[in-house]
Amino acid sequence: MSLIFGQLVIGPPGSGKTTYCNEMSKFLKSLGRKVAIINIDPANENMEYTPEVDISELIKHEEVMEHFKLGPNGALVYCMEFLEINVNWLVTKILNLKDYYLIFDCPGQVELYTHHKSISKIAEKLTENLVRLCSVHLVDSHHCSDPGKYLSSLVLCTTVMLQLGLPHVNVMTKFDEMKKFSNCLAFNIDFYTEVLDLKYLLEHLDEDPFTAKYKKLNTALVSIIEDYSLVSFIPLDVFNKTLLLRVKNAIDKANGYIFGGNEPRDIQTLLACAVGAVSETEKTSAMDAYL
Ligand SMILES: Nc1nc2c(ncn2[C@@H]2O[C@H](COP(=O)(O)OP(=O)(O)O)[C@@H](O)[C@H]2O)c(=O)[nH]1
Ligand SMILES: [Mg+2]
Repeated sequence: MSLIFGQLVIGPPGSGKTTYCNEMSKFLKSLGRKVAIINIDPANENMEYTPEVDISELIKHEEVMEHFKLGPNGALVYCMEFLEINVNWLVTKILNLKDYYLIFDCPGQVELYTHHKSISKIAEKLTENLVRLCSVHLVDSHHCSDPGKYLSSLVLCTTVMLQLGLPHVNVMTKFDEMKKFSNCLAFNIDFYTEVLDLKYLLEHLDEDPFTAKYKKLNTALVSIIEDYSLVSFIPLDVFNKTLLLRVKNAIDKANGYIFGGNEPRDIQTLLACAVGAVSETEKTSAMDAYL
């Protein structure tokens, strides 16, 4: 059986997951890849694609809210726990998609990735001899407009990477919007995407009377982020093919698709990846690629 590869697309509500799944799927299909989208967000909105598998075939968010008298978040957590218990339903569906590259559109509630266990258990089950998954964490670039929000995004990314334990790529979405407010940002764009020296961020946090109150906490959080040194972002405007390609290449390297997928690829690309060389596209700074 050929290997199955895929992306687990996560990130806070509104960060652009569903839009990304649709555009990434179209982009990969245009490159000749056979793609299936699996929607595991029972309360998904703006689904412009038709998923090959949809959690609503298993459980319906609205019915859970009504039946158990739960609010939207409680019902979502229930649905994820239900999917965890019935993970074999998902496994069977995936076994029927053996020739496909899988994109999982996930719910956005942050607690599902920071401390609730269902998603990481589902991911664990899928990665057991079935799918080579890469988590793709989308973060809205508007968080860069505020040092406090940016710091919390960094903390979130670090926590999620440690919690899921999968090959991981962080993506900063809505880069087209970021361009519009780039003059109002405290630092240049590379500072945010490459997570450069965070002592400058601390200085900025001290200038704001609200965040200055938490000086010790901010210092401790920055020190944790710098100690792990795990977070950087690939910028993405989902309608820009150059940026989509950079995200795709990073994911293909992270989950090993570059070596194990079914697409023909030239030996130079393989060797470049094997030695960790940086391709011409990736050499371009975030801003260069965008302009
Ligand atoms: N300007 C811009 N808007 C985007 C981009 N990606 C997503 N959006 C918008 O962000 C909103 C939320 O997107 P959605 O995919 O539903 O987010 P989800 O809740 O994470 O699934 C929608 O209005 C999208 O059109 C992008 O790259 N640029
Ligand atoms: Mg969505």
